[in-house]
Amino acid sequence: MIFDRVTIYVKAGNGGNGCVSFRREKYVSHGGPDGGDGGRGGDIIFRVDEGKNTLLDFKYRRKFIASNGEDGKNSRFHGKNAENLIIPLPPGTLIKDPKTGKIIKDMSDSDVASSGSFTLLKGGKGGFGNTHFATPTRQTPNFAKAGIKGQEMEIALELKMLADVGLVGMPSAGKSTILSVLSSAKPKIADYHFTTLSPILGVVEAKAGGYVLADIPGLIEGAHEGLGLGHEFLRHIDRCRILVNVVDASGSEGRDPLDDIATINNELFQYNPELLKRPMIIAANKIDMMSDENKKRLQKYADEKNLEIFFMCAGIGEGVRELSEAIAARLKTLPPLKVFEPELDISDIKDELQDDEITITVSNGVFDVKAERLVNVVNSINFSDRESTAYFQKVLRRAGIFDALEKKGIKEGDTVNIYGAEFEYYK
Ligand SMILES: Nc1nc2c(ncn2[C@@H]2O[C@H](COP(=O)(O)OP(=O)(O)OP(=O)(O)O)[C@@H](O)[C@H]2O)c(=O)[nH]1
Ligand SMILES: [Mg+2]
Repeated sequence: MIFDRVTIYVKAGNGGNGCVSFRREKYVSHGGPDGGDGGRGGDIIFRVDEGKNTLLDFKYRRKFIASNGEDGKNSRFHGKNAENLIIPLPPGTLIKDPKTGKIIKDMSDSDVASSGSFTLLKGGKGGFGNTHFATPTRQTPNFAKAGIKGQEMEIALELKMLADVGLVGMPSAGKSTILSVLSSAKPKIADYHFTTLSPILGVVEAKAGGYVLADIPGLIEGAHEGLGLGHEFLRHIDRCRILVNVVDASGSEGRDPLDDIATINNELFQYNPELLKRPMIIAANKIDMMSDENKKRLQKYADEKNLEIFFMCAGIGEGVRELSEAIAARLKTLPPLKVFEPELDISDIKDELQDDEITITVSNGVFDVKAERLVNVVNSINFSDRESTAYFQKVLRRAGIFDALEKKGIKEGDTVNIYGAEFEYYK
Protein backbone atom coordinates (compact mmCIF):
# COMPACT_ATOMS: atom_id res chain seq x y z
CA MET A 1 0.00 0.00 0.00
CA ILE A 2 1.27 3.43 -0.86
CA PHE A 3 2.38 5.54 2.07
CA ASP A 4 1.20 9.03 1.26
CA ARG A 5 0.13 10.70 4.49
CA VAL A 6 1.95 11.05 7.76
CA THR A 7 2.32 13.36 10.75
CA ILE A 8 5.81 14.09 11.96
CA TYR A 9 7.43 16.11 14.73
CA VAL A 10 10.14 18.60 13.90
CA LYS A 11 12.31 20.71 16.14
CA ALA A 12 14.94 23.28 15.24
CA GLY A 13 18.19 23.23 17.20
CA ASN A 14 18.68 25.29 20.35
CA GLY A 15 21.14 28.13 20.29
CA GLY A 16 24.30 27.50 22.29
CA ASN A 17 24.73 29.30 25.61
CA GLY A 18 26.94 32.31 25.98
CA CYS A 19 30.00 31.75 28.13
CA VAL A 20 31.04 33.45 31.37
CA SER A 21 34.77 33.73 31.53
CA PHE A 22 37.52 36.22 32.35
CA ARG A 23 40.85 36.68 30.73
CA ARG A 24 43.66 35.10 32.65
CA GLU A 25 47.04 36.34 31.66
CA LYS A 26 50.35 36.38 33.31
CA TYR A 27 50.94 39.64 35.17
CA VAL A 28 47.32 40.75 34.66
CA SER A 29 45.48 40.37 37.93
CA HIS A 30 41.95 41.23 36.78
CA GLY A 31 41.48 40.39 33.11
CA GLY A 32 38.29 41.59 31.49
CA PRO A 33 35.38 39.33 30.51
CA ASP A 34 36.13 37.12 27.50
CA GLY A 35 33.19 34.66 27.32
CA GLY A 36 32.24 33.97 23.71
CA ASP A 37 28.75 33.71 22.21
CA GLY A 38 26.86 30.49 21.65
CA GLY A 39 26.42 29.13 18.13
CA ARG A 40 23.15 29.09 16.20
CA GLY A 41 20.91 25.99 16.33
CA GLY A 42 20.19 24.07 13.11
CA ASP A 43 17.19 24.94 10.91
CA ILE A 44 14.53 22.47 9.75
CA ILE A 45 14.62 22.57 5.95
CA PHE A 46 12.62 20.58 3.41
CA ARG A 47 13.97 19.81 -0.03
CA VAL A 48 12.35 18.09 -3.00
CA ASP A 49 13.99 14.82 -4.03
CA GLU A 50 12.90 13.89 -7.56
CA GLY A 51 13.89 10.29 -6.92
CA LYS A 52 11.20 9.74 -4.31
CA ASN A 53 7.54 8.98 -4.98
CA THR A 54 6.18 7.99 -1.58
CA LEU A 55 6.48 9.15 2.02
CA LEU A 56 7.78 5.73 3.02
CA ASP A 57 10.89 7.27 4.59
CA PHE A 58 8.61 8.52 7.35
CA LYS A 59 7.07 5.19 8.17
CA TYR A 60 9.54 4.42 10.91
CA ARG A 61 11.02 7.81 11.54
CA ARG A 62 8.68 10.50 12.76
CA LYS A 63 10.94 12.74 14.83
CA PHE A 64 13.35 15.17 13.29
CA ILE A 65 15.45 17.22 15.66
CA ALA A 66 18.12 19.55 14.35
CA SER A 67 21.38 19.82 16.28
CA ASN A 68 22.00 22.46 18.90
CA GLY A 69 24.55 25.22 18.55
CA GLU A 70 27.72 24.85 20.55
CA ASP A 71 28.18 26.84 23.73
CA GLY A 72 30.52 29.81 23.64
CA LYS A 73 33.99 29.36 25.07
CA ASN A 74 36.57 31.47 26.78
CA SER A 75 38.97 33.75 24.90
CA ARG A 76 35.91 35.07 23.05
CA PHE A 77 35.56 31.84 21.09
CA HIS A 78 32.19 31.69 19.36
CA GLY A 79 30.45 28.31 19.70
CA LYS A 80 30.04 26.50 16.38
CA ASN A 81 26.77 26.97 14.50
CA ALA A 82 24.88 23.69 14.12
CA GLU A 83 24.29 22.03 10.75
CA ASN A 84 20.79 22.46 9.37
CA LEU A 85 18.61 19.37 9.21
CA ILE A 86 17.54 18.80 5.60
CA ILE A 87 14.57 16.52 5.08
CA PRO A 88 13.97 15.19 1.55
CA LEU A 89 10.37 14.97 0.31
CA PRO A 90 8.88 13.50 -2.87
CA PRO A 91 7.75 16.04 -5.48
CA GLY A 92 4.16 17.12 -4.95
CA THR A 93 4.19 16.95 -1.15
CA LEU A 94 2.03 19.36 0.82
CA ILE A 95 3.04 20.47 4.30
CA LYS A 96 -0.02 20.99 6.47
CA ASP A 97 -1.03 21.93 9.96
CA PRO A 98 -2.32 18.64 11.42
CA LYS A 99 -4.82 20.40 13.68
CA THR A 100 -6.65 22.43 11.05
CA GLY A 101 -5.60 20.58 7.90
CA LYS A 102 -4.61 23.93 6.42
CA ILE A 103 -1.81 24.09 3.90
CA ILE A 104 1.41 25.66 5.05
CA LYS A 105 3.40 24.94 1.92
CA ASP A 106 3.06 23.19 -1.40
CA MET A 107 6.53 21.85 -2.16
CA SER A 108 5.79 22.10 -5.87
CA ASP A 109 5.29 25.87 -5.90
CA SER A 110 7.53 28.23 -7.83
CA ASP A 111 9.21 29.40 -4.65
CA VAL A 112 10.61 26.00 -3.87
CA ALA A 113 11.38 25.41 -7.54
CA SER A 114 13.64 28.46 -7.66
CA SER A 115 15.26 28.21 -4.25
CA GLY A 116 15.30 24.41 -4.10
CA SER A 117 14.09 24.24 -0.53
CA PHE A 118 11.74 25.51 2.14
CA THR A 119 12.84 26.50 5.62
CA LEU A 120 10.10 25.68 8.08
CA LEU A 121 11.80 26.45 11.39
CA LYS A 122 14.84 28.57 12.12
CA GLY A 123 17.30 27.37 14.71
CA GLY A 124 17.52 29.29 17.97
CA LYS A 125 20.05 32.11 18.17
CA GLY A 126 23.10 31.62 20.34
CA GLY A 127 23.28 33.53 23.62
CA PHE A 128 25.73 36.38 24.12
CA GLY A 129 28.83 35.66 26.14
CA ASN A 130 29.61 37.87 29.13
CA THR A 131 31.84 40.05 26.94
CA HIS A 132 28.67 41.78 25.75
CA PHE A 133 27.57 42.74 29.23
CA ALA A 134 30.60 44.71 30.27
CA THR A 135 29.87 48.40 30.82
CA PRO A 136 31.99 51.14 32.40
CA THR A 137 30.26 50.49 35.73
CA ARG A 138 29.94 46.73 35.38
CA GLN A 139 33.39 45.48 34.63
CA THR A 140 32.98 41.92 35.74
CA PRO A 141 29.69 40.69 34.32
CA ASN A 142 29.16 37.37 35.98
CA PHE A 143 26.45 36.26 33.64
CA ALA A 144 25.85 35.41 30.02
CA LYS A 145 22.72 34.69 28.00
CA ALA A 146 21.42 31.23 27.36
CA GLY A 147 20.78 30.29 23.74
CA ILE A 148 17.22 30.58 22.43
CA LYS A 149 15.37 27.31 22.34
CA GLY A 150 14.65 25.98 18.84
CA GLN A 151 10.99 26.00 17.84
CA GLU A 152 9.14 22.72 17.60
CA MET A 153 5.88 21.65 16.01
CA GLU A 154 3.96 18.80 14.49
CA ILE A 155 3.25 18.90 10.80
CA ALA A 156 1.29 16.68 8.46
CA LEU A 157 2.82 15.66 5.15
CA GLU A 158 0.52 14.72 2.32
CA LEU A 159 1.56 13.56 -1.12
CA LYS A 160 -0.43 14.73 -4.11
CA MET A 161 1.29 13.36 -7.16
CA LEU A 162 2.32 15.60 -10.00
CA ALA A 163 0.34 14.01 -12.82
CA ASP A 164 -1.07 15.96 -15.77
CA VAL A 165 -3.66 13.33 -16.50
CA GLY A 166 -5.48 10.84 -14.29
CA LEU A 167 -7.06 7.57 -15.40
CA VAL A 168 -10.18 6.84 -13.38
CA GLY A 169 -12.70 4.06 -13.78
CA MET A 170 -14.24 0.90 -12.40
CA PRO A 171 -11.98 -2.04 -11.56
CA SER A 172 -10.82 -4.04 -14.61
CA ALA A 173 -11.87 -1.32 -17.06
CA GLY A 174 -8.36 -1.39 -18.50
CA LYS A 175 -6.68 1.64 -16.86
CA SER A 176 -3.40 -0.13 -16.19
CA THR A 177 -3.46 -1.62 -19.67
CA ILE A 178 -3.68 1.88 -21.14
CA LEU A 179 -0.81 3.12 -18.98
CA SER A 180 1.34 0.17 -20.02
CA VAL A 181 0.69 0.82 -23.73
CA LEU A 182 1.55 4.51 -23.47
CA SER A 183 4.50 4.53 -21.09
CA SER A 184 7.33 2.37 -19.89
CA ALA A 185 5.58 1.94 -16.53
CA LYS A 186 4.86 -1.71 -15.75
CA PRO A 187 1.64 -1.81 -13.77
CA LYS A 188 0.20 -5.18 -12.88
CA ILE A 189 -2.63 -6.15 -15.24
CA ALA A 190 -5.08 -8.94 -14.43
CA ASP A 191 -8.69 -9.92 -14.85
CA TYR A 192 -9.60 -9.56 -11.20
CA HIS A 193 -10.75 -6.39 -9.46
CA PHE A 194 -8.34 -4.10 -7.61
CA THR A 195 -5.24 -5.35 -9.36
CA THR A 196 -3.78 -1.90 -8.91
CA LEU A 197 -3.40 -1.12 -5.21
CA SER A 198 -1.67 2.24 -5.36
CA PRO A 199 -1.42 5.04 -7.91
CA ILE A 200 1.28 4.59 -10.54
CA LEU A 201 2.82 7.31 -12.68
CA GLY A 202 4.06 6.94 -16.23
CA VAL A 203 5.75 9.43 -18.54
CA VAL A 204 4.11 9.53 -21.96
CA GLU A 205 5.72 10.84 -25.13
CA ALA A 206 3.13 11.91 -27.67
CA LYS A 207 3.80 13.75 -30.93
CA ALA A 208 1.95 16.76 -29.58
CA GLY A 209 4.07 16.77 -26.40
CA GLY A 210 5.01 14.78 -23.30
CA TYR A 211 2.93 14.45 -20.15
CA VAL A 212 2.67 12.49 -16.92
CA LEU A 213 -0.16 9.96 -16.66
CA ALA A 214 -1.44 8.51 -13.38
CA ASP A 215 -3.17 5.15 -13.09
CA ILE A 216 -5.49 5.26 -10.08
CA PRO A 217 -6.86 2.14 -8.34
CA GLY A 218 -10.37 1.18 -9.42
CA LEU A 219 -13.35 2.93 -7.87
CA ILE A 220 -16.71 1.31 -7.20
CA GLU A 221 -20.04 2.69 -6.16
CA GLY A 222 -19.73 3.76 -2.54
CA ALA A 223 -15.95 4.25 -2.74
CA HIS A 224 -16.45 7.53 -0.93
CA GLU A 225 -17.92 5.55 1.95
CA GLY A 226 -14.87 3.33 2.00
CA LEU A 227 -16.13 0.53 -0.22
CA GLY A 228 -13.55 -1.30 -2.32
CA LEU A 229 -10.25 0.48 -1.86
CA GLY A 230 -12.12 3.68 -1.06
CA HIS A 231 -11.57 6.98 -2.78
CA GLU A 232 -8.51 8.07 -0.81
CA PHE A 233 -6.39 7.73 -3.91
CA LEU A 234 -8.29 10.47 -5.63
CA ARG A 235 -6.02 12.80 -3.69
CA HIS A 236 -3.47 12.03 -6.37
CA ILE A 237 -5.59 13.44 -9.16
CA ASP A 238 -6.24 16.71 -7.31
CA ARG A 239 -3.65 18.44 -9.46
CA CYS A 240 -4.55 16.72 -12.74
CA ARG A 241 -5.38 18.91 -15.73
CA ILE A 242 -7.43 16.27 -17.52
CA LEU A 243 -9.31 13.24 -16.23
CA VAL A 244 -9.83 10.22 -18.45
CA ASN A 245 -12.89 8.20 -17.53
CA VAL A 246 -12.02 4.64 -18.63
CA VAL A 247 -15.05 2.46 -19.17
CA ASP A 248 -15.57 -1.17 -20.12
CA ALA A 249 -17.66 -0.48 -23.24
CA SER A 250 -18.53 -4.15 -23.64
CA GLY A 251 -20.31 -4.39 -20.32
CA SER A 252 -18.44 -7.69 -19.98
CA GLU A 253 -19.08 -7.88 -16.26
CA GLY A 254 -22.81 -7.49 -16.60
CA ARG A 255 -22.87 -3.76 -15.93
CA ASP A 256 -23.98 -1.01 -18.27
CA PRO A 257 -21.16 1.29 -19.51
CA LEU A 258 -23.32 4.40 -19.14
CA ASP A 259 -24.10 3.47 -15.55
CA ASP A 260 -20.38 3.00 -14.95
CA ILE A 261 -19.58 6.48 -16.24
CA ALA A 262 -22.27 7.94 -13.99
CA THR A 263 -21.00 5.97 -10.99
CA ILE A 264 -17.46 7.24 -11.47
CA ASN A 265 -18.66 10.80 -11.91
CA ASN A 266 -20.63 10.52 -8.72
CA GLU A 267 -17.64 9.18 -6.79
CA LEU A 268 -15.50 12.05 -8.12
CA PHE A 269 -18.20 14.46 -7.02
CA GLN A 270 -18.40 12.93 -3.56
CA TYR A 271 -14.66 13.30 -3.13
CA ASN A 272 -14.52 16.86 -4.42
CA PRO A 273 -17.21 18.56 -6.51
CA GLU A 274 -14.46 20.62 -8.15
CA LEU A 275 -13.27 17.51 -9.99
CA LEU A 276 -16.32 17.45 -12.23
CA LYS A 277 -15.27 20.82 -13.63
CA ARG A 278 -11.99 19.35 -14.88
CA PRO A 279 -11.77 18.63 -18.58
CA MET A 280 -12.76 14.99 -19.12
CA ILE A 281 -12.24 12.56 -21.97
CA ILE A 282 -14.00 9.20 -22.24
CA ALA A 283 -11.91 6.13 -23.07
CA ALA A 284 -14.33 3.41 -24.17
CA ASN A 285 -12.28 0.22 -23.90
CA LYS A 286 -12.74 -3.45 -24.85
CA ILE A 287 -14.39 -2.66 -28.19
CA ASP A 288 -13.46 -6.19 -29.31
CA MET A 289 -16.44 -7.33 -27.26
CA MET A 290 -18.62 -4.22 -27.62
CA SER A 291 -22.09 -4.30 -29.18
CA ASP A 292 -23.06 -1.78 -31.86
CA GLU A 293 -25.87 -0.72 -29.60
CA ASN A 294 -23.46 0.24 -26.80
CA LYS A 295 -21.23 2.08 -29.26
CA LYS A 296 -24.19 4.20 -30.39
CA ARG A 297 -25.32 4.91 -26.85
CA LEU A 298 -21.84 5.92 -25.72
CA GLN A 299 -21.33 8.15 -28.76
CA LYS A 300 -24.70 9.79 -28.14
CA TYR A 301 -23.85 10.38 -24.48
CA ALA A 302 -20.52 11.99 -25.40
CA ASP A 303 -22.14 14.19 -28.04
CA GLU A 304 -24.81 15.36 -25.65
CA LYS A 305 -22.28 16.16 -22.95
CA ASN A 306 -19.89 17.66 -25.45
CA LEU A 307 -17.13 15.25 -24.40
CA GLU A 308 -14.39 13.76 -26.55
CA ILE A 309 -14.69 9.97 -26.71
CA PHE A 310 -12.17 7.43 -27.98
CA PHE A 311 -13.01 3.81 -28.73
CA MET A 312 -10.17 1.38 -28.20
CA CYS A 313 -8.96 -2.11 -27.64
CA ALA A 314 -6.21 -1.42 -25.13
CA GLY A 315 -5.48 -5.15 -24.88
CA ILE A 316 -3.82 -5.02 -28.31
CA GLY A 317 -2.98 -1.33 -28.18
CA GLU A 318 -5.52 -0.32 -30.81
CA GLY A 319 -6.89 3.20 -30.56
CA VAL A 320 -4.78 4.12 -27.54
CA ARG A 321 -2.36 6.41 -29.39
CA GLU A 322 -5.27 8.43 -30.75
CA LEU A 323 -6.43 9.02 -27.18
CA SER A 324 -2.90 10.02 -26.21
CA GLU A 325 -2.51 12.55 -29.03
CA ALA A 326 -5.84 14.11 -28.14
CA ILE A 327 -4.72 14.37 -24.49
CA ALA A 328 -1.42 15.98 -25.46
CA ALA A 329 -3.11 18.46 -27.79
CA ARG A 330 -5.68 19.38 -25.18
CA LEU A 331 -3.05 19.84 -22.47
CA LYS A 332 -1.43 22.54 -24.56
CA THR A 333 -4.57 24.63 -24.21
CA LEU A 334 -4.81 24.19 -20.42
CA PRO A 335 -3.14 26.02 -17.55
CA PRO A 336 -0.19 24.29 -15.84
CA LEU A 337 -0.48 21.78 -12.99
CA LYS A 338 -2.37 23.00 -10.01
CA VAL A 339 -0.28 24.44 -7.22
CA PHE A 340 -1.90 24.91 -3.83
CA GLU A 341 -1.75 28.29 -2.17
CA PRO A 342 -0.73 28.42 1.48
CA GLU A 343 -3.74 28.76 3.77
CA LEU A 344 -1.73 29.36 6.87
CA ASP A 345 1.18 31.71 7.31
CA ILE A 346 4.00 29.89 8.99
CA SER A 347 5.10 33.08 10.73
CA ASP A 348 1.67 33.20 12.42
CA ILE A 349 2.18 29.72 13.78
CA LYS A 350 5.64 30.66 14.92
CA ASP A 351 4.31 33.70 16.75
CA GLU A 352 1.79 31.47 18.42
CA LEU A 353 4.60 29.16 19.44
CA GLN A 354 6.54 32.04 20.89
CA ASP A 355 3.72 33.94 22.48
CA ASP A 356 3.18 31.45 25.23
CA GLU A 357 0.99 32.20 28.17
CA ILE A 358 2.07 33.24 31.60
CA THR A 359 0.40 31.05 34.21
CA ILE A 360 0.65 31.77 37.88
CA THR A 361 -0.57 29.36 40.52
CA VAL A 362 -0.52 30.16 44.21
CA SER A 363 -0.10 27.42 46.78
CA ASN A 364 1.04 27.68 50.39
CA GLY A 365 1.83 31.35 49.85
CA VAL A 366 4.26 30.60 47.01
CA PHE A 367 3.58 32.20 43.60
CA ASP A 368 4.57 29.66 41.00
CA VAL A 369 5.22 31.24 37.58
CA LYS A 370 5.25 29.22 34.38
CA ALA A 371 6.04 30.79 31.01
CA GLU A 372 8.01 28.92 28.40
CA ARG A 373 10.03 31.99 27.47
CA LEU A 374 11.47 32.23 30.98
CA VAL A 375 13.11 28.82 30.92
CA ASN A 376 16.02 30.15 28.92
CA VAL A 377 16.39 33.17 31.11
CA VAL A 378 16.34 31.23 34.37
CA ASN A 379 19.00 28.91 33.03
CA SER A 380 21.27 31.80 32.16
CA ILE A 381 21.17 33.55 35.50
CA ASN A 382 23.84 33.21 38.10
CA PHE A 383 21.82 33.75 41.24
CA SER A 384 24.82 34.30 43.44
CA ASP A 385 25.77 37.32 41.40
CA ARG A 386 24.09 40.61 42.18
CA GLU A 387 24.32 42.08 38.70
CA SER A 388 23.07 38.87 37.16
CA THR A 389 19.98 38.89 39.38
CA ALA A 390 19.42 42.58 38.68
CA TYR A 391 19.41 41.72 35.00
CA PHE A 392 16.91 38.94 35.75
CA GLN A 393 14.60 41.41 37.48
CA LYS A 394 14.74 43.65 34.46
CA VAL A 395 13.78 40.80 32.15
CA LEU A 396 10.87 39.83 34.41
CA ARG A 397 9.59 43.36 34.48
CA ARG A 398 9.81 43.69 30.71
CA ALA A 399 8.06 40.35 30.16
CA GLY A 400 5.14 41.56 32.24
CA ILE A 401 5.67 39.00 35.00
CA PHE A 402 5.57 41.55 37.79
CA ASP A 403 2.31 43.01 36.50
CA ALA A 404 0.85 39.52 36.31
CA LEU A 405 1.97 38.80 39.88
CA GLU A 406 0.40 42.01 41.14
CA LYS A 407 -2.84 41.08 39.50
CA LYS A 408 -2.69 37.81 41.39
CA GLY A 409 -2.43 39.85 44.61
CA ILE A 410 1.23 39.40 45.47
CA LYS A 411 2.57 41.44 48.41
CA GLU A 412 6.09 42.44 49.29
CA GLY A 413 7.88 39.63 51.02
CA ASP A 414 5.89 36.86 49.32
CA THR A 415 7.83 34.06 47.67
CA VAL A 416 8.02 33.66 43.89
CA ASN A 417 9.11 30.46 42.21
CA ILE A 418 10.11 30.46 38.55
CA TYR A 419 11.25 27.06 37.38
CA GLY A 420 13.05 26.34 40.62
CA ALA A 421 14.49 29.83 41.11
CA GLU A 422 12.98 31.16 44.35
CA PHE A 423 13.13 34.71 45.60
CA GLU A 424 11.20 37.14 47.74
CA TYR A 425 9.14 39.74 45.99
CA TYR A 426 10.08 43.39 46.46
CA LYS A 427 9.11 46.29 44.26
N1 LIG B 1 -11.22 -8.07 -24.07
C1 LIG B 1 -10.41 -7.09 -23.65
N2 LIG B 1 -9.83 -7.18 -22.47
C2 LIG B 1 -9.02 -6.17 -22.09
C3 LIG B 1 -8.80 -5.04 -22.89
N3 LIG B 1 -7.96 -4.19 -22.22
C4 LIG B 1 -7.68 -4.79 -21.05
N4 LIG B 1 -8.32 -5.98 -20.95
C5 LIG B 1 -8.25 -6.93 -19.84
O1 LIG B 1 -9.03 -6.44 -18.76
C6 LIG B 1 -8.48 -6.88 -17.53
C7 LIG B 1 -8.30 -5.72 -16.61
O2 LIG B 1 -7.32 -4.83 -17.11
P1 LIG B 1 -6.48 -3.84 -16.20
O3 LIG B 1 -5.70 -2.95 -17.10
O4 LIG B 1 -5.76 -4.59 -15.16
O5 LIG B 1 -7.69 -3.05 -15.55
P2 LIG B 1 -7.65 -1.89 -14.45
O6 LIG B 1 -8.67 -0.89 -14.86
O7 LIG B 1 -6.27 -1.39 -14.27
O8 LIG B 1 -8.17 -2.66 -13.16
P3 LIG B 1 -7.90 -2.38 -11.59
O9 LIG B 1 -6.45 -2.14 -11.42
O10 LIG B 1 -8.36 -3.61 -10.90
O11 LIG B 1 -8.74 -1.20 -11.26
C8 LIG B 1 -7.19 -7.59 -17.88
O12 LIG B 1 -7.40 -8.99 -17.88
C9 LIG B 1 -6.87 -7.09 -19.26
O13 LIG B 1 -6.11 -8.01 -20.00
C10 LIG B 1 -9.43 -4.99 -24.15
O14 LIG B 1 -9.28 -4.04 -24.94
N5 LIG B 1 -10.24 -6.02 -24.48
MG1 LIG C 1 -5.08 -1.50 -12.66
